[in-house]
Amino acid sequence: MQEKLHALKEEALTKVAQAEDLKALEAVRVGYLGKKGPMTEVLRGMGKLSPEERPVVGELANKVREAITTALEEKKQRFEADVLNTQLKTETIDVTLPGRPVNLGGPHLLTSIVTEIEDLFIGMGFDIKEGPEVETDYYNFEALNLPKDHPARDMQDSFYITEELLLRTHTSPVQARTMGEYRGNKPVKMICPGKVYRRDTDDATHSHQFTQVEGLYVDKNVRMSDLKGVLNQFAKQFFGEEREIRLRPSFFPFTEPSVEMDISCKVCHGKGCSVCKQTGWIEILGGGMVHPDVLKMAGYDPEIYSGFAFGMGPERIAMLKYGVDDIRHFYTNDQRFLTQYHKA
Ligand code: 2U9
Repeated sequence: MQEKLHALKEEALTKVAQAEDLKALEAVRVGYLGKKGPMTEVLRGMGKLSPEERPVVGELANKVREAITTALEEKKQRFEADVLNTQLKTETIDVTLPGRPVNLGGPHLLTSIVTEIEDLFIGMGFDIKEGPEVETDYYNFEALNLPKDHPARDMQDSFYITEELLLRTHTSPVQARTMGEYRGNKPVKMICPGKVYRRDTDDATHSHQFTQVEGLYVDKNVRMSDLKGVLNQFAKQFFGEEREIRLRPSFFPFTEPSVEMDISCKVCHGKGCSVCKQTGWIEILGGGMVHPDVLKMAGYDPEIYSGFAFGMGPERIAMLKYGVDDIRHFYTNDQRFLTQYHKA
């Protein structure tokens, strides 16, 4: 049996030396060390040996197995190194080739406009506040002096979720919530940018979801002239120093008196053209002095506190500033539109 083992070792080592690739090597391994191979057969036959012979043959069998395994492993490593070396020689990378262009992203025009508006108001001491897009009927309407029978509360005009919950139709509830939080004894100076929802049919100037930035300043002795000063500052910084503003009387349920603000047309400088519909002026936002009932509902005594509020649509403002002719461009994400406004 010992001779047989020696012969097996020599035979296997010769086959390992002759193997020309990994496949041949694996065949040698299975052939000699596999379950059906001669080594297994030898080990199985050990039971028939005398107790003196058994440990001697056992030790030799282990040595033979080890010698074959080591030879197989060494040769395998040599083959693998050869494969890697060939790969390294043939698969060279030309580092001088020009790179493929990468499309760089950038902020969406609407994001840039809202950020710009925020920065201007932060510069005038306003805080930025956010609130929920799913609102209660109370904060969206009731607290803003829009009583139950007001036409703006028509189920047909808003996305109602339940009788009491709806998608906010403006960002004003954020201001109502903030005033409520301050419990009527602390000034409020904030703007609230965010998404709002109305049941409108989408066209070039309407969208069922759009953006608003509203502002509120409540303190002792806040006057209409403060509103005019803040809005004039905003208009000149945003649209250009040469632009003039004017306020026209208007109506909103949450402000009294209410105004709408126009800026002078940059195309005709007030002479009248097709952009300003021959008026020389373009409407950009609405505002007014906070209605005493709105102050009262939020816990502010209108005899002590007064405030101004305003609201604007960043899409409309961006359309005017950049000559965008369709509000849907903001939401359809056509790269040809969006990339025009990426800063270099
Ligand atoms: C509180 C009190 C008063 C917010 C105001 C406007 C006037 C306004 C529109 C402009 C175009 C919205 O984007 S738009 O459709 N907004 O004209 N918004 S006053 O007044 C408030 C808000 C909150 C507590």
